[in-house]
Amino acid sequence: MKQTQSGATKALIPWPQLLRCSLAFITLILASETLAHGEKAQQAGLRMRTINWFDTEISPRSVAVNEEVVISGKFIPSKHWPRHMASIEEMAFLNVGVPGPKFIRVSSHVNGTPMIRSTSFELGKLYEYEIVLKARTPGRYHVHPVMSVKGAGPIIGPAFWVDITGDQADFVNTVTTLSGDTIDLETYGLSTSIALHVFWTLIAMAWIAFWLRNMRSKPVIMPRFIAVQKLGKNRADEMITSRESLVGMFTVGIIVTLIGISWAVTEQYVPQTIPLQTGWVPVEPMENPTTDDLVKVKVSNATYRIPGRSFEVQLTITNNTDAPLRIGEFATANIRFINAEVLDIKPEDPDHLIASSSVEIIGKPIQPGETSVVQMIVEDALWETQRLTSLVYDPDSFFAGMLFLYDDTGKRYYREIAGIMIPSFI
Ligand SMILES: [Cu+2]
Repeated sequence: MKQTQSGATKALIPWPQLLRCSLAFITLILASETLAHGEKAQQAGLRMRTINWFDTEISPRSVAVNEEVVISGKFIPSKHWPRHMASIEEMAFLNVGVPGPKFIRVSSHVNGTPMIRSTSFELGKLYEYEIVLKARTPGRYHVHPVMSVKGAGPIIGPAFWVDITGDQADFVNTVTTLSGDTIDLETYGLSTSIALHVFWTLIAMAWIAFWLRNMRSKPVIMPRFIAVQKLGKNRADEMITSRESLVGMFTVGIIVTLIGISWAVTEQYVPQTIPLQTGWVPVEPMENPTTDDLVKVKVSNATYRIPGRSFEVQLTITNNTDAPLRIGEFATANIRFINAEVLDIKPEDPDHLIASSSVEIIGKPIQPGETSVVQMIVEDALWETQRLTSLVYDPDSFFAGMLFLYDDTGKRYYREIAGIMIPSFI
């Protein structure tokens, strides 16, 4: 008998669970800390056709706790914003992408307008932003500008690594309120908040315990629902005793009284309060210094050759400036594809999405007053590693990106280009 029992026990050892646990443990040991933001998880089409971020700069990249970091740059919301997605023309908020409250935001501006509130942006227009942060928690963080678009979610911009040194205990986060008091936002109201949470949790638990007190004799939760269904709508009240009704009314009375007292106490200590400001503020777009009249670009025949990881597009460019123009860069989905013959830009770290020699131009520089056809070939492994190739498998294989042209004095002209991308499997 004993033997059978021990045999049965042996058979009960949950091997699959054990295996799963060990695998999870091994993964935990082997996996490095998760630092990325899932930049490439978003659909390629969405990353290419939402916001064209450029001139992104974060400085300084190494600061001590309490020191400031400035994120600045420009963006042009794509004229080809996907129609199935909520638009930036409705409601958007300029934000920062870092894992947790490692910084506090001191200020943020778009075209000089303070961005405490939400706003909306016009498609195809130029905006310049600046966000000032103050370092809070020591560590190394990948810092991105982010645009939170209502209904569409966060649209992440290019990133740089920022190191924060020092000790969080030294962090100072004091503000002077409109009534002239100086408060420490790191601890202000914290004990009251914790006490209120504990207090209301206890009341909630007591309330639930009261209804569960004789669950052996009376059905609760789903069995109660079934019992009510059986009794019918008109007789459902029969399940509640007069004592229970009395306790219910008493509880409502107590809660309303407590809320009233809390309100009176708050009024006593903080007589002047204004609600959190969450409105909408208009932002005027900037004047684009390189208007369509100066440089016109027409896209025809865009193909993506899968085996060569190469994107080819034929462009008809009209140069109305007074100097010859050459293509220096094609930027899309936060990746900068560079023509090494025109620009010398190298990635600063392995996560910096720059392909420093990936653009080849077949055709001569476009002379002033001329319209000519050039072939642009953009070839790099980043198409694959950043999962832009998935565009080919989209029901809407439409690409967009920024084309940067330079004259021989280094003056820059930019345009958004877009079109249908046809895949080539050979
Ligand atoms: Cu990141």
